[in-house]
Amino acid sequence: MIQSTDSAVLLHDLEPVTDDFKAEVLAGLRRPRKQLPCKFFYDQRGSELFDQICELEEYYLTRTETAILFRNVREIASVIGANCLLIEYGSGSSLKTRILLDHLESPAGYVPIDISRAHLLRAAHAIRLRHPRLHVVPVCADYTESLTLPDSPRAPVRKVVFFPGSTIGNFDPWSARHFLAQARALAGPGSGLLIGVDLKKDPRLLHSAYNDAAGVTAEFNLNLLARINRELGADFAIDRFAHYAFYNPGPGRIEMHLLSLEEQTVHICGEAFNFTRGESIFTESSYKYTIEGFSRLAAEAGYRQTHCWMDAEKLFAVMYLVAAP
Ligand code: AVJ
Repeated sequence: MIQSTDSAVLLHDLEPVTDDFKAEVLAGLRRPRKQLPCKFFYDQRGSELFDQICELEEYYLTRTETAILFRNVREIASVIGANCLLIEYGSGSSLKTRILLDHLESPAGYVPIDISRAHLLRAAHAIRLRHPRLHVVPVCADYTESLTLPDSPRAPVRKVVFFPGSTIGNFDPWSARHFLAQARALAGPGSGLLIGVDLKKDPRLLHSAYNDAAGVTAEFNLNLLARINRELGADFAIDRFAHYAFYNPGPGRIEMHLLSLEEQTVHICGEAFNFTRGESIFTESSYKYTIEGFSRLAAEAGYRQTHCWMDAEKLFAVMYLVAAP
């Protein structure tokens, strides 16, 4: 369905099936090792808390990626080339998108893809105001599913997928590979991928990024239980759970858990869930890569890495990869 939202922005609504919060929460907590999907962090409160995390001194990711883009944007724009169609996985509300769009040479169009219709439309309108002559074609869809692009008004020289924020870190390696293969299928052979990847580093730095002194990350993690209380009428005693995040060097990931501080029973939609003292609910993985490790993974999905931009301390990388023919 194509819906006109103003004279210039046409929303392509692929009507993604929205998550069944209740079903997924119950299924996750029924498992022998309890888990909750990290995509559920981002309700209104969770999104506010995530914005606060991005401002924390300890959380180097956002400011480092933004600085890398800012410093290298001329070179990045020349690698991408003129007349590209920029496809962003996410709504494009960030400063990073702005930096990039401000420097691309006569882009053929900009296609933000997001599952949240409201975020997408808000961001598309903001971009429209800043770039009145840019063809902005928001697509409401679940970018983790296979999808097809709307026809672009002007044939691009190259399609480039932009996936900032180290969101790829939330995927297990096999799903990351699958996800990259899907991006390649969407944008086609010869297309580009500009992606932000958080790097392996001193585990103490990683540890403090996910265990900030002000306790914002703890509140972000615990908000998941508060959300289940709010939306499903559950009775989690939030103060009987603790945020627990650590770097696990084997798989190379930060793991976030919520630990039950005592033996307790929680009721959700008429179902009782028992917790032993110290039992965990696994809430998020955030994988960290080496340049070589990520390039290898991407190669398995049909991408060849051609450029890599980093900060001086090699905390974070913005990589450019080309989809093999
Ligand atoms: C949004 C996936 C990049 O993994 O660092 C921040 C989410 N979790 N603090 C990350 C998050 C805890 C974040 N990503």
